Amino acid sequence: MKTQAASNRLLDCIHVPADLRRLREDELQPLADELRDYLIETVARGGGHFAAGLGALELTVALHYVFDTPRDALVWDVGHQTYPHKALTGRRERMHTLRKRDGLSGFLRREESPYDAFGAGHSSTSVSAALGMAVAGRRSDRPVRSVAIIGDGALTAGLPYEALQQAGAMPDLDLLVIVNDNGMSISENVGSLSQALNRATAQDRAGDPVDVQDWFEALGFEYTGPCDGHDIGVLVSTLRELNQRRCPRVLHVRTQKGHGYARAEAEPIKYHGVTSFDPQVGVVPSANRSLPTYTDVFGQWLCDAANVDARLLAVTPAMREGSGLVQFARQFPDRYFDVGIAEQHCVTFAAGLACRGARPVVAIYSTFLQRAYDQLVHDVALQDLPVVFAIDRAGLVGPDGATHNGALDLSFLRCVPGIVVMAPSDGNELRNMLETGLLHDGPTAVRYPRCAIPAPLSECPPQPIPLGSAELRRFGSGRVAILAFGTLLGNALEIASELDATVVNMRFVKPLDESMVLEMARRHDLLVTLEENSLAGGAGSAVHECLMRRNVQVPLLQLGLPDRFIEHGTRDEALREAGLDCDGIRQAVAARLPQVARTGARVHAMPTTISSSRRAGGATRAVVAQKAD
Ligand SMILES: Cc1ncc(C[n+]2csc(CCOP(=O)(O)OP(=O)(O)O)c2C)c(N)n1
Repeated sequence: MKTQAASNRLLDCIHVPADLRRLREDELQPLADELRDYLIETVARGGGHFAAGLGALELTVALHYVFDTPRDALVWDVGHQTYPHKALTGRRERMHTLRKRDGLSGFLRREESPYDAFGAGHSSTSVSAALGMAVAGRRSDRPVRSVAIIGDGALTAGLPYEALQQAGAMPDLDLLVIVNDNGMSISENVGSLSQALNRATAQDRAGDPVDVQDWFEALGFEYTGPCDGHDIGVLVSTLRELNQRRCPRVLHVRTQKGHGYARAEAEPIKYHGVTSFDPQVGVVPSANRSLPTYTDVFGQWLCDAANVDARLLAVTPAMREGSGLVQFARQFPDRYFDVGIAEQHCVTFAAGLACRGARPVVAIYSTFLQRAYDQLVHDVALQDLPVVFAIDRAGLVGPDGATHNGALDLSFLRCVPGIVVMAPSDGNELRNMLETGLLHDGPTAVRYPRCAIPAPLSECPPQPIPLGSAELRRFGSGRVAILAFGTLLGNALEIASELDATVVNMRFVKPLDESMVLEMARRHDLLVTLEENSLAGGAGSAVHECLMRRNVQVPLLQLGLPDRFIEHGTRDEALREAGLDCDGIRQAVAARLPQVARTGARVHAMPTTISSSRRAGGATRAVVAQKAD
């Protein structure tokens, strides 16, 4: 690796891929070398997805060399491997802004560049999208080529098969699917197709990639490969040859994740996504974080609970590291299931486990659960099966941006009959809610954000929480009651003293503690709901529906995520943009309060029994219900 000071003789001449296409073929590898050094420097400085882009680098150069981009559509899957593509398509000057507020997206955006043929961030969409483009292109008088580039990890999802089998029945369709096979998902890839791809590579050395070839051919695709994805000469000639044909075809390319940076080659999991590091030293463990993340707390709870409850099994759709399951997988290998990037299957598989007495915990990101909605409704909830959904990355995620925000789960879960939906406000409560879920004879969901817990964990073992019970955290003598759902409770408490507001930790979005809501309505001039979820259909809507149903007229200010996608930046920036930081909440309440009539009828003294129930850590529901009328 050379230093940044060394000149980028070739790279500096490439402003758009047309410049690249003017190079001689023997200049392509030197260009790739410059690009690799440039990316190592840039990503090490700013953080982001690291190893996948290095693995796809020669392939990227070859594709832009052979295809007439952006006229021909390169449809990359996921988009985390497209940093080389971004750097070659007019965005090199802005690479230092990747994943930062107002900067380049870490994934693919059609509005960012005409070279991003299809927006992505979630995996396994490329074959369907490229197929759609190929079919639409056939109907126009200027046909263009469509190329899907999909990783072996992304190929573990069901969606690509649906596309392959549709495309395979169109023998004269000009569609190229490139399988970028590096043997890795974020962790080691799983499943029988992955094994077959591996065998093909192993056999190729002996000369016969028989099973995958048969497999793709059975689906109606011509198969070529495996070919060395780091040999640009081979890639260019193979792609040119394939362009002579007009049929659905697969090119199987073997690559190495992290290629060209030895530490990433050796530890591709660690280098999948990185925060900034010194490329001469490599990634070093971050300085001691003072508090664990919600993810850490979940992972530890899972191990502890599994030690006590032999029914507990853990399921992940290819997110062992991100979901905090590394320790569990090590400690309980027979009770750990990585099903691949297959969220739909993951949920129905868990439903099957639950049918036979197991207590499956599905560890899944909020944004990826969107993929498995019907499975959650039809396979789990409708059959009232005891599956615990541990929903990580709920709310705003920060640098991964709009594709990864968990902005919708409260809305789409709340309308499902029978499911219990919980939102913890700290680490102890997360454990208590998971415990509640594990002991409940029906589906439960606990949603928690991507951040550190706000206070150290207590020594007490986790305790289940009575279903639908809120917790009064502060009784103020002011006019406002804040009903907080989840982690924004901290912000509510912070501003409460200035307003002398009452603050309730609602804990359950479903069942809602209606007695508490009604009691708060009776005692205050303004109710404020606070949630890190879309306002449309979220927890505030639940409160609103409750008040309407009971014919209670009280001003209600619903604070949560607006009806638009929130872009990348830090999590704090995103919260500020949504008006959910302390200042934003303060301003929204201050703007609303003068419009709200003072109601003499409101009762301001709070019964002491409610506060004492908080001290006991128990439910307030029964106590408040008695006092409400
Ligand atoms: C639907 C969905 N689930 C999970 C993820 C998280 N994710 C991002 S990249 C990745 C691994 C992809 O593996 P592969 O396609 O082989 O690409 P590689 O990183 O190996 O180049 C995963 C699981 C995602 N982006 N989308």
